Amino acid sequence: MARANETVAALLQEYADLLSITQGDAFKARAYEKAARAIAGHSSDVAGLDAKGLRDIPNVGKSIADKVAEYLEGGSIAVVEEARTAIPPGVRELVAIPGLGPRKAMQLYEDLGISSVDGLLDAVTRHRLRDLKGFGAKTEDNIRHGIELMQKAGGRILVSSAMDVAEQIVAELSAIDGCVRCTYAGSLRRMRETIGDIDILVAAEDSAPFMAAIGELPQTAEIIAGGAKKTSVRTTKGLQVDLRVLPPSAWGAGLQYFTGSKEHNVRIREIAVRRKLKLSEYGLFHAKSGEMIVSETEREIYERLDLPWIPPPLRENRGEIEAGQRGELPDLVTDADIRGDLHTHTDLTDGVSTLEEMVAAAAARGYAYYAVTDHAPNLYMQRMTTEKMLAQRDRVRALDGTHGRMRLLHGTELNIAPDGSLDWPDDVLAGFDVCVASIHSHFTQSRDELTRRLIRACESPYVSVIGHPTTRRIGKRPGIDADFDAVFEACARTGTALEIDSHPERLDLRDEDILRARKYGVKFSIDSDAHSTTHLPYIRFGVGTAQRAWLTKDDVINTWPLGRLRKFLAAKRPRA
Ligand code: DGT
Ligand code: CA
Ligand code: CA
Ligand code: ZN
Repeated sequence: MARANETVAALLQEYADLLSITQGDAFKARAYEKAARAIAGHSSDVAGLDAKGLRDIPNVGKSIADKVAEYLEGGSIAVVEEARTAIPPGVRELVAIPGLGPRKAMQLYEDLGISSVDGLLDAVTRHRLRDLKGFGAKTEDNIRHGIELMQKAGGRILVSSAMDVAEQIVAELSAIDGCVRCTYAGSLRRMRETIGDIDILVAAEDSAPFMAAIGELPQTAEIIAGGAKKTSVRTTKGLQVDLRVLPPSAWGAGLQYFTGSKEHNVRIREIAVRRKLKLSEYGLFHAKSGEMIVSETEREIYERLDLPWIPPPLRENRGEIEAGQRGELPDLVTDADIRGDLHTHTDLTDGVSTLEEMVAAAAARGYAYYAVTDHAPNLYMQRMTTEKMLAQRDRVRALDGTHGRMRLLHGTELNIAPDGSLDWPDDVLAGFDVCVASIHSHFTQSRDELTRRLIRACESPYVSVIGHPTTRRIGKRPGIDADFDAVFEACARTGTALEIDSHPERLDLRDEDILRARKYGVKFSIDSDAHSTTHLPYIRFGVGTAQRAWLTKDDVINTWPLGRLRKFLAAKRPRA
C-alpha cells in the first residue's frame, strides 16, 4: 500500500512554493521544503506516527508536525487551503517566467490583476508595466523576452542546447583547484529530448570557489539564489542552471538522487525503506541508528539494494527496476557501437557541405561505412534530376576507398507522395545501395490515408528505412496522426527499418514510439540526417533516445558490420 509520506511531502512542498510567492519569506519556505524532503525519505509511514513520532523526524518541529497531524486527521491543512485561494494558479505560472521572481509576480497580480501568462503578454504589449513601481521599459522588454523563451518549448529547451551549455560549465568547473569530480545530472544525464533546467554536480571539500565561479561565467545573466550547497543561475538564453557541491564521500548518493527521475527515485527509496534503510542525497543509512552504510558510488548504493547499476537513460520507472531485480537489464547500444550513418545530405540538394567535405568528416568519425542520401526529384524545390543523381553516383564510386577502410554507399531520401508512391520507378531504385523514404508534406491527410501511405512505402522492395516517421518538430509541429501500430507491424513484416532521426529538433521516432515499435520486432537505423559536417555528431542524441527505449546493438542496423547490413538491405529486394 502507498505510504502517506509522498502526499504529505507534496503538500508541504506546495505550501513552501506558495509562501515564497505571498510573503517572500524565504526562510519559512525553506523550512517547509526541508521538512517535505525529510518526510518523503523517512523510513516509517507518517500515517502510523503519533505527535512525538512526527516531531522526531529531522527538520520537523512542532508547528509542522501539527500540520501533518491535521492532514492525517482531516485530509487537508487549513493554511495550505487558504494560501491556495489567495493565489490563482495562473500567478504560480508567472513565477516560472525567466526574469520574473515571486515578488514581482505577486505585485503584477495585486496592482494590475494579472493572473495568467496570456494576460501578462497582453499587458506588456500595451506597455502597462513600465509605470509600475520597481518596473520600467527595460523590465518590460525582459519579461516579453522571458515569455517568448518559455513558450518556445513549453519552458523546456532542446537537449542539444542544454548539452552545449552543460559541457562548457563542466569544463570550466573541472579546471578549478579542489574539484574532485564534476558532471551534469538530471534529465540531461537521462538524455531526455527536452530539458527543464540543467543540474550540475561538483564533488569538493570547499564549495565557495565553485559557487563564485558559476556566478562569473560569461553565460550567466543573473544569480537566482546562492548558498553554500546550491546556487541557481539563469543564463543569457534564459536557461536555469542548478549547481550543487557535495562532499566527495557523498558523491554517489548525490549523483543518484539528482539524476532522477523522481519516479525512479521514489521506487528506489521505497526499496530501501522496506529494508529498514534510508536513502537520501547524502547516502544510504540504517534507518534506526542513522549509521551510514554507503554513499561514495552509485554502484554501491544499487548493489546494497540488490540491484545492478542502472544506466541513467533507463531511470524512468518504466520497468527498469523489475528488470534489474531479474538480472535482465538490456545491454544498451552506445555511441561507440555506431559503424555508419545511413541518412545524410550534401550541397547537391539542401545541404551546405560538399560531398567531399561530408565524406572526409564521416571518415574522421571512424565510420566503417557512410551513405549519401540526397533528396529525389519529387521534392521539387531541391531541383534534383536523374542526371544529377547519376553524376553524383559516379563521384561517390570514385571517392569510395579513398578514406582508409570506410566504404561509401550511394543512396537517396525518397519522398513518400500522398498516395504512398515514390519518386522513381523500380528499375532506377534498384541502382541505389540504400533508400530512405520519408513524408515531407500533406501532413493533415486523414488517419487512414496517412497509415496507408506509410504502409505502401514499406511495401516497396527498395525502401530500407522509413525516415523521420512521424515528421514532428519539437516545439513547432506535432507528429502526423497515423495508426503507427499498423505501420510498425508492416515494417516488421516487410523487413523495413524505422529511423531514429537524431536531429535534436526531430528525435523521430521518440523514445515512447520506439518502445512500442520494438515489441513488433522492428529494426531501427540511428541517423544524423546531417545537412552539414557539423551535424554528424547529432548521432549521440539519437543514441541517447535509443537507450531510453531500451535498444541493444542487435536492434540497430547501422551498428552491424557492412556484410550483415547488406544482407538486411538485400533481403526484401527481388533476387538479381
Ligand atoms: P527537468 O529539469 O524538468 O528536465 O527534469 P529533472 O529530472 O532534471 O528534474 P529537476 O531538475 O527538477 O531535479 C533533478 C533531479 O533531482 C530529479 O530528476 C530527481 C531529483 N529530485 C528533485 N526533486 C525531487 C523530489 O522532490 N523528490 C525526489 N524523489 N527527487 C527529486
Ligand atoms: Ca533538471
Ligand atoms: Ca534542477
Ligand atoms: Zn527528410
